[in-house]
Amino acid sequence: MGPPVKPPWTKEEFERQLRAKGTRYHIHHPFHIAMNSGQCTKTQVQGWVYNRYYYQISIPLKDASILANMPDRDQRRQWILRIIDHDGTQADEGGIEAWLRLGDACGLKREDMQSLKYVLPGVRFAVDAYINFARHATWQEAVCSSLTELFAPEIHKKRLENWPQHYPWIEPEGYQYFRKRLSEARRDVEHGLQTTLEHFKTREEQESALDILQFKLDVLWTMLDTIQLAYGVGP
Ligand code: AHQ
Repeated sequence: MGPPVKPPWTKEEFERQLRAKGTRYHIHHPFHIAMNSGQCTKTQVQGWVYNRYYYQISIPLKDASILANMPDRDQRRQWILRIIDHDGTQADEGGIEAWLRLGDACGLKREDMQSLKYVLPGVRFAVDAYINFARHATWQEAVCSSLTELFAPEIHKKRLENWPQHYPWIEPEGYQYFRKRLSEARRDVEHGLQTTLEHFKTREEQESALDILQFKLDVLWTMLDTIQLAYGVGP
C-alpha cells in the first residue's frame, strides 16, 4: 500500500499553479530590475543585447525541433507561426532582424552580434540546455517549457514604458522588437497553455509540468546571472 494518490488539480487550479511560478520570472532578477530602473550602464545594456541575440537565433531551432515531433497537422499549423515570427518572410523581416535593429539602435555592429564572439559561455550553456531539452522532450513537454511567455507581455511593456526615458542613447526604432512580442507572446501563450492544461492529466504529470516550467525559468535566470557576473550591474 503506497502513499495515497493525490487527485489531479482542476484545470483552473493547474493554471493557477503555473501562473504562480511568475514570482521566479527573470523580470525579478536584479539585473533586469536595474535595467528597467535606468541603473544599467550603456555597456551593461549592450552586453545584454549581444548575449540575448544568441537566445533569439536559437528560438527557431527550438521551435523547429518541436514541429518535427508534432504529428498533428492543426498543431503544426499553429506552431509554425512561431518560426515565421522570428525568421520572417519577404514581407516582414521578423524577430531576428528586429533584434539586429535593436543592436543597431544601441550602437552595436551587426557583424559583432552575428559573430557571437561576445556571447558568454554561461549564456550559451543555458540556451543550449533549452534547445536540447526541446529536441529530446515530447512535443507537449517542450510546449509547456515555452509558458514562461505567460509573464512576457509584462516584461516587454515595462521596457517600452521605462527604457526611452532612462536610455536616451537608444534610438527609438530599436524598440520595435518589444512591441512585436507584446502581441505574439499573447497569441503563442494561449495555444501553449491550452495544450498544457489538456495534456498533463494526473497530479504527478501536472507537477512534472511545473518542474518543466521551473527549468525554463532557470534558463532565463541563469542567462542574467552570467551577464551580471561579467558586466556588473549598475554604475
Ligand atoms: O523574445 C522572446 C521570444 O521570442 C520567446 C519565445 C518563447 C519560447 O518559445 O520560449 N520565449 C520567449 C521569450 C522572449 N523574450 C524574453 C524577454 O525577456 O525578452 C522572454 C522569453 C520568455 O519568457 O520565454
